[in-house]
Amino acid sequence: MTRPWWHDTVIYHIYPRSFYDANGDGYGDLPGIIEKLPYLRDLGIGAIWMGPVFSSPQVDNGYDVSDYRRIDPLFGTNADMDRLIESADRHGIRVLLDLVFNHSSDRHPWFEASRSRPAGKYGDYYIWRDAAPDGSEPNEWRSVFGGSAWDWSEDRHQFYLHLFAREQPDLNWENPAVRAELRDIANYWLDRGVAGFRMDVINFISKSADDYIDGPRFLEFIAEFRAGLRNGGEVLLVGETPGINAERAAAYTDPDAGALDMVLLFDHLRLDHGPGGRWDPVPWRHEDLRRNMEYEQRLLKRAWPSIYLSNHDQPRIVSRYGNEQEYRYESATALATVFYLQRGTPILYQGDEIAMRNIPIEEATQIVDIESGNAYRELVQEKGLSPEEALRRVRRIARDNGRTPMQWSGADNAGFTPRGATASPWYPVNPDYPEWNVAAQDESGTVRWYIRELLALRRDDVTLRHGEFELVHEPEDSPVVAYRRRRVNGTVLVVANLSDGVVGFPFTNGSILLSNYSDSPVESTSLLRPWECRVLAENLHRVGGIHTMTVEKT
Ligand code: ISL
Repeated sequence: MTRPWWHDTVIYHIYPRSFYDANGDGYGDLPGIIEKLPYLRDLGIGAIWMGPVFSSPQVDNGYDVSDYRRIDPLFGTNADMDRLIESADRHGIRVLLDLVFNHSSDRHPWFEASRSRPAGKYGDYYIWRDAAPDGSEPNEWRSVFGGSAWDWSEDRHQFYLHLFAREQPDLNWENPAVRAELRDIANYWLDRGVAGFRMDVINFISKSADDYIDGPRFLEFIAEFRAGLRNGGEVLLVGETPGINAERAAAYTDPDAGALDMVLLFDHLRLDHGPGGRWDPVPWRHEDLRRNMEYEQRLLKRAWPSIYLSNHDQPRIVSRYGNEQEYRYESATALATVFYLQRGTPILYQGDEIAMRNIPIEEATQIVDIESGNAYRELVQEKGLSPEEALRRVRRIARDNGRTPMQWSGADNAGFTPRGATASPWYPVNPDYPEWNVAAQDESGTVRWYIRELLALRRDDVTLRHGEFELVHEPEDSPVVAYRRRRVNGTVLVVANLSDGVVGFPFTNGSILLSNYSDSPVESTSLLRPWECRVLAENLHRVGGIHTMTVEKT
């Protein structure tokens, strides 16, 4: 059976403005990504997904695009993108772009024309509605970033829809001309050599009356979009789909639907949501994580899951689900192990390979992200929380946490800007960089070293890539997350104690392929130390230490 290439690879998610600044202006850029390709290759990465780098007023850090065919000068030029694609190819790395097609910037010429000439060609490119008889918004829909989802245009004397910021008007996918434009843009980049796309909030494109996302025409729109792509069958389409469950994900990624190849689900990032939702964090429960893993893996059996721990919209995972103080190495590696060895394609967010953690946010002025800033104001102004309490809630979850510059070394600005650069990074580097950086993690016992081992193990082991997933059931209050990956002639057991305590686990015979404790016994034993994880080969004829397991070729 020939498998699509992404079943056997690991994707690295780059947040361009914070990855590496080659020209010293304080913003990461495309030449910076080119410089770091050898680093990514060494880590074991087969593809990169870059956040949006297209022309943009940067109201939402590039998720507001004003020209989909041009690279924003902040990041470089179109020629830099060509060089990046070519250079990545030489390193065996595919390039995925982030298409923000649910909405554009309000400065996109389409929107400007739509607003000023309702009867013209672009009049119907966005979602315009008359005011209600009393002059108010057409309905109650709320923006994800707070407030009404409708904004009044004095020019057109109508409201337009924006499910995100008012500077991000929603495109009207019901209009076939819009769909044709978007398809042409995708083909423009495919012709330049990209391998696929991450599609931003793609389940929002078809509006429904009740929930206003995940509307009835979603699958039709995406299948049509794919059918219009050059080499459509080989292009990887990863849909970002906030708010859907695995059941719907299975429909969206069903191999027969000809729609998406994978989706990005969010339930594993809701384990710490309290009664007040995202901005009301509570401790997470292991049982919820186990159930969610089992549920998603079961529902996506026919399809193919993506596996990720964090992204640019989330706080850092080691601060969130791990222990960033006493067990930073152990918890970062245990979480990576238990997530990335599931069935699916791992998508590793930049900085997680060195266990980057949240920043100390002492004051509200440190929050620059539009969503987190709005949330803070809403908690104070509308929910009546004290500024201290609002900050306490927002600080742990703020998107800013995941967006600080990559920590390359102990040099000034964490080596994010080149030596001698006078501009400071667009966002201050995390003060822990002198100790926690790429250069410092070049030996056994460091997170980066371990992640490289982990990815190599997955790459070399067909059971870990293609084997079936089977959760090991644990008592409800157990902090252990364990599962088996199974194929005809082999089983691999993945076990992690995701807590600060010591817990028992009933191992059977097996031999250790990987562990985050250097002295994990080769013979099985029943105790797991704080955040200890082990990967064991079971039922194999000949097994040894790390990477000596018999590997079956596909
Ligand atoms: O619900 C969230 C996190 O749990 C949101 O942050 C959600 O993921 C996000 O609003 C949707 O994300 C994408 O589209 C946005 C953009 O701001 C994000 O950066 C992007 O990833 C609008 O384009």
